[in-house]
Amino acid sequence: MTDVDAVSVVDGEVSIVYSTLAGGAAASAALVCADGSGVNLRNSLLVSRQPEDEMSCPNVTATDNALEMIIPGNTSLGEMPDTSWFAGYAQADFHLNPAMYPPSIETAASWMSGDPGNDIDGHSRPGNDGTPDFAGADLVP
Ligand SMILES: [Ca+2]
Repeated sequence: MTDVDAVSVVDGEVSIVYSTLAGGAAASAALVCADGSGVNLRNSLLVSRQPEDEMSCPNVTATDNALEMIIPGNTSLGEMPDTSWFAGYAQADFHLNPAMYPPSIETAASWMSGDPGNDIDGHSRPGNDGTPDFAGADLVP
C-alpha cells in the first residue's frame, strides 16, 4: 500500500454504501472528489493517517457514516491515534480489531431496505429499516 488516496472520484456519480475507505501512507486521504462530481456516501467508515481531513469532497451527500472529521448526520470518531483500530492496516486488512476500535462505529450506520444483508465475512446485517449497525465493510458479531 502506497501513498495514495483510497478512492478518487474525478467525474460522474457514485454511490458508496457499507464500505471501509482508508488512506494509504501519511499524506493520503480516504475519499477525494472533483468539484462537479456527485457522491452519495452512506453507512461507511472513512479514516486516514494524515492530520488533514480524510475526505475532500465538495458535493458529497454523507449520512450515517463514521469518520474522524465532524459532519452533521454522521458519527465523529475523533483523530485515529494509530492503526490499531484495524486488524492489519499496513497489509490492507481493514477488519476491525475487536479490542481497539471506537465502540461508536457499532451504531453509526442505519440499515435501510436495499442495503447488503451481510458484511464482508457473511455476518448478518440487521435487515430492518432504521436499525443501528456497524459502519464500514466489517461488523464484529
Ligand atoms: Ca465481520
